[in-house]
Amino acid sequence: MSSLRAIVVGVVACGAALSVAAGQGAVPAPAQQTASLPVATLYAQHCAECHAHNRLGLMGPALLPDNLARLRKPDALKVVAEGRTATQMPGFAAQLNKDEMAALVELIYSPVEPAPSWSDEDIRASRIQHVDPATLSSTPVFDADPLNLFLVVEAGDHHVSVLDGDRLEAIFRFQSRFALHGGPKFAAGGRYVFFGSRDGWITKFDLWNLKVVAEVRAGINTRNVAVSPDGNHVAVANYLPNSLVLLDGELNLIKTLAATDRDGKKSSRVSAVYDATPRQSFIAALKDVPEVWEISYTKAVEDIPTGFIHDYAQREGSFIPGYLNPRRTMLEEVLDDFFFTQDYSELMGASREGVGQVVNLDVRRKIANLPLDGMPHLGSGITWEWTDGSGKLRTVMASTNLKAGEVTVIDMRSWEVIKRIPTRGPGFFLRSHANSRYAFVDSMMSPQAKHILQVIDKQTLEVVKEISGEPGKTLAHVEFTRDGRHALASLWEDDGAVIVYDAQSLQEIKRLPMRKPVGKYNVWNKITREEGTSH
Ligand code: DHE
Repeated sequence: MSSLRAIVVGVVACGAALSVAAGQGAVPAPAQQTASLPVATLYAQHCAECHAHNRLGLMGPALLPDNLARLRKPDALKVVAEGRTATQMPGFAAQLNKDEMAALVELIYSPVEPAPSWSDEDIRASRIQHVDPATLSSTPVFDADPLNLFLVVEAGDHHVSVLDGDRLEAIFRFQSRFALHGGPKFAAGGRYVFFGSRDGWITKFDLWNLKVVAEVRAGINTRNVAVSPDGNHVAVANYLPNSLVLLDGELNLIKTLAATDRDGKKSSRVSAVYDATPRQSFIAALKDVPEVWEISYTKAVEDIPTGFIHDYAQREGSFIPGYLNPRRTMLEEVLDDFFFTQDYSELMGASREGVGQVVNLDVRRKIANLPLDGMPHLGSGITWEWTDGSGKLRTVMASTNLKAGEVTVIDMRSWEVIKRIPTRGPGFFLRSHANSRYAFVDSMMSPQAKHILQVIDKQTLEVVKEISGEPGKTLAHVEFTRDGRHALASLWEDDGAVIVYDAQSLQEIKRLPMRKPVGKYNVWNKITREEGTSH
């Protein structure tokens, strides 16, 4: 286990360093030529750790022809040689010669025999009931404020820590599935939380009882999970198989929606799925077909607040069209990454190539272009009220860019870029809180600046302070306490920590040792859809 961990940590460090070079020039010659080994051996030595021996994906994505459909072979060769921006994929040009890398590319574009599948029967058979819900307490078994708890995902040894957000100390720690990814999703007033792992496992955890309740494997390679606020519906976005899986709150399968175009001819991976509480629906985007889906999890028009959908549903006879089925918005460009206005009537999306667009979910069409470039990371966007030079209050959205050292600030009415705030380097996460004048941004994609968090004043739109950790050690991903008084950042190392800052003075208050704490999530901020955090 310890050697495995060492390899993963090495891969991450190496990937970060090499990814910056990606996209610059031809594939470099290997530092040292070696006698070629059979491709299966090369795959086992260099790829299987992250992509699995059967190529079905683990920490890294599945390496199968269908999954690689949008990547041309010469580009795949370049990724093998140089690594891939914004991922943990390192370059192998220093270890493998050209023939070896080409053989690996041929291998990953060849079908796996027998073809991988994950049927409804597989999903049902994988379900594990860990505890009988009838035995669980209906009140918290600890004395901390249940709405100010944090969950910290520790990727170093695949655990999750529960922090008391007032005392700022850990109250519990439990083992998670391998390689959780994306934010855990809270339901039922913060009592239940649902995690998704890259290899398809969905875990339901009872935060009041500190117990894993049930688990199910919903796919082979999963993007993320969404849950309705009452916890009765769970949606899972998969890359493999190409599907959106709908589960009930106990993780029983409701149905699998095959991710295809309208005619059922072209199959697609699902980019991601999110809960749109004000619409009582899940919103998903397809990655290989330019469509956005809305799947209602309520039948009754009474459940929907007044507004366009409500009026439409009334005309349709009191039933929400698209109940547990997709209503499709047809687009011209696919969406890899997207973000919503606070009322969820509009979606701001971008493809990996940086084509940005605004989609109105009520009229179900694109309504504007977004002037973005590089690789905007809209999923980590935040919003706030900003007063312009003439004293006018405007709602703005800001996000990082995985390819450019900037935070882009966009007016959410005119969709124009108000400001590009230069940062130390490309960053992943941006975070604030309605009670804080500051937003925190990392530069974790920059080897030189990944240890620096920059603090942006949300009114002047200027960087006002830098918080510098130890060079070479990543400092990233901030989440605020419920009241916005403290900001918690990750020292993203295997012997790392959650570092607590006073959100006003920006001074460090304490550090809690953690094993590579990749993300942290505050119950209150999530269930209230706080404007400064991810949803
Ligand atoms: Fe993430 C969230 C996609 C690589 C850590 N990441 C998300 C979400 C998506 C996404 C769609 C939102 C899901 C949600 O919260 O429901 N991530 C992608 C990619 O496409 C990308 C670039 C390539 C890939 O490998 O899939 C990618 N992500 C990474 C990493 O390499 C990171 C840094 C380390 C890791 O654990 O894999 C990483 N992603 C995270 C984290 C979140 C996340 C910590 C949750 C952020 C939050 O605060 O909500």
